Amino acid sequence: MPIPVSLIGAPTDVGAGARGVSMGPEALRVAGLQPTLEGLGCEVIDRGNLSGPPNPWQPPVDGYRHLDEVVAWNSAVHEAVYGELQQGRLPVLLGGDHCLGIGSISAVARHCREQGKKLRILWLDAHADFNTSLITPSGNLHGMPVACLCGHGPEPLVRLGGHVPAIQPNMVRQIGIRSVDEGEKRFVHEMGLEVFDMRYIDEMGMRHTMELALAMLDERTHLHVSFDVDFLDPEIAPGVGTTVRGGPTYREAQLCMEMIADSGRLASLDVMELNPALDVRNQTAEVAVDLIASLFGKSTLMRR
Ligand SMILES: [Mn+2]
Repeated sequence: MPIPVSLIGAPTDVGAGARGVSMGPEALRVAGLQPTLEGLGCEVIDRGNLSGPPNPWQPPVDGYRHLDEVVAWNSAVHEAVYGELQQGRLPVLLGGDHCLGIGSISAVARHCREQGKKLRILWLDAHADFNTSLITPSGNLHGMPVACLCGHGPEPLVRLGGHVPAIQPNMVRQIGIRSVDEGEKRFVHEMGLEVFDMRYIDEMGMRHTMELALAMLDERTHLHVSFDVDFLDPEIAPGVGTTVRGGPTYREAQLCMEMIADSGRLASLDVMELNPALDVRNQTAEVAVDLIASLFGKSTLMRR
């Protein structure tokens, strides 16, 4: 049976520190995401774009920038993702900035609670996204989604999915991390988040990293991948607002995606932080589509 996939665009940059990721969904469409997935045997519906408030571009208030707008967008994302899961479809959220992971993952967690499923979240990112208003330097909410999901953040975001906290830290595996603020680092350790940073990947290799990140999945596990495009080395993915040198190479990223595909458990996906305003001839969107193809089972080698 073909995998039923729903594309959901969330064209906003209200949680980001640079404008432009609001154009991400369209760039992924232009790079051929739908036909690529169809070519792999998926049955794809493009639900179009969600709508929400514009970016007011204001300084932080009580430690947060654009909190009302971020709540509005995340509520829309939550409902859309939850709706697709209820219909037995695999939602692919096209961001948009990474604050939208709150809406998406709170919906996935709600679905898992109702269905009695275990949840494993792979957070592919250069950043831990575990800031709070007390430790964030910027107030940009795209640096806080994992903390919010774990119950630490502004009330309306923490409560978004109706269950507080939305997830437990032990459901999360962070991969590719290489830029963490000082206070954030302490908080990540305190909360016991499992982090495979670039030092770990350098020393142990992507294969070993993914074996651990994917360990102990079973047929009752829902696997969610939250893919921040800044996970990738800027050499192959210049089109992001927060590039950090020293990320996974093209081949390492492919192996990461292929091993996730091999697990057979992928059930929902976020593709976040793609910024066409900073890209070069849409190459970052094309790399992202390439990697998503591997995530859905395309193998570059002759395998069966
Ligand atoms: Mn991120």
